[in-house]
Amino acid sequence: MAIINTQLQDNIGTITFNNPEHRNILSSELVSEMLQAIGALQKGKMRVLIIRALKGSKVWSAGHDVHELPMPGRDPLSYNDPLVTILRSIQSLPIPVIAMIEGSVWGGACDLALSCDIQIGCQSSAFCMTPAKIGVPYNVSGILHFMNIMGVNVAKEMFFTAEPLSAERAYHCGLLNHLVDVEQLEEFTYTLASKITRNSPLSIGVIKEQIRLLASAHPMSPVTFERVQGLRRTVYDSKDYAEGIQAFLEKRTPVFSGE
Ligand code: YZS
Repeated sequence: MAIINTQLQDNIGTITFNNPEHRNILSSELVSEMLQAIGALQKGKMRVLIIRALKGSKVWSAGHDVHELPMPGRDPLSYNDPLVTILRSIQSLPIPVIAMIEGSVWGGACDLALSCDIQIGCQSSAFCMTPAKIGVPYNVSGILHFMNIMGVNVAKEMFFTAEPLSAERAYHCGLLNHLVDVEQLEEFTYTLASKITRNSPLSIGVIKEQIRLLASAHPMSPVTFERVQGLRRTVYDSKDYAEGIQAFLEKRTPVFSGE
């Protein structure tokens, strides 16, 4: 059974997560299917892409497949990691991508939702950033992404507490463009998408790329970059990182030693 469903109608593409049993985890298999679907939809004159879960989902996506996180000693969010790959693909896609969010959003799935250009949620759209819960050193582009969208203070609170941000708080902090009643979510999203398809795709594509380039224009000296990578390595080499993954797999609360 396909773990995503794909549809193209009136220049609006839709990718629907279809792995509710495993809470739509962003496994390498799902990411590979998404990348293939995006390529195929682009050939069909898609002007807007909507990414969503099945109607009635309690979880939009549970984020990175923890079973696929490497054991200590390897960067868990390196440039070629499947999650990081799909984030870049969406951010550089020359058409608007709308995250239609019903259900809770976890870890890397928050980055996926926020990598989309517009986020439309409902009462169940909670967001939870989980690196500190698992002992993962989040990556530089991901952290910059959160800082740009919600500001430093809210980003720190999300990363430090690893507690869910409610839909109302997410809307208030700028993680959601729109917060609508779940019964109106689909119609509201597709109506907005339809308006975009009537505008100039060339102008929209260039404006999206200009914003991406400006938002990521943060000069970082080689020494600073190497310092960041060294800091991140102390985390993914740590006992805490191993404990975080082991605790998740054993379905128990992790006990972090700070080593
Ligand atoms: O045990 P079975 O085989 O039935 O599978 C269970 C879960 O193990 C599985 N599952 C996952 N498998 C791998 N990776 C995941 N992230 C993951 N999440 C869930 O799905 C089956 C159903 O899970 P339940 O826990 O029984 O479902 P439920 O009681 O409805 O709870 C749903 C949530 C989403 C609340 C719960 O599954 C949960 O807390 N999952 C972990 C969410 C999470 O921490 N995700 C962040 C993963 N890390 C990242 O994305 C980044 C690396 S980072 O951490 O840096 O942000």
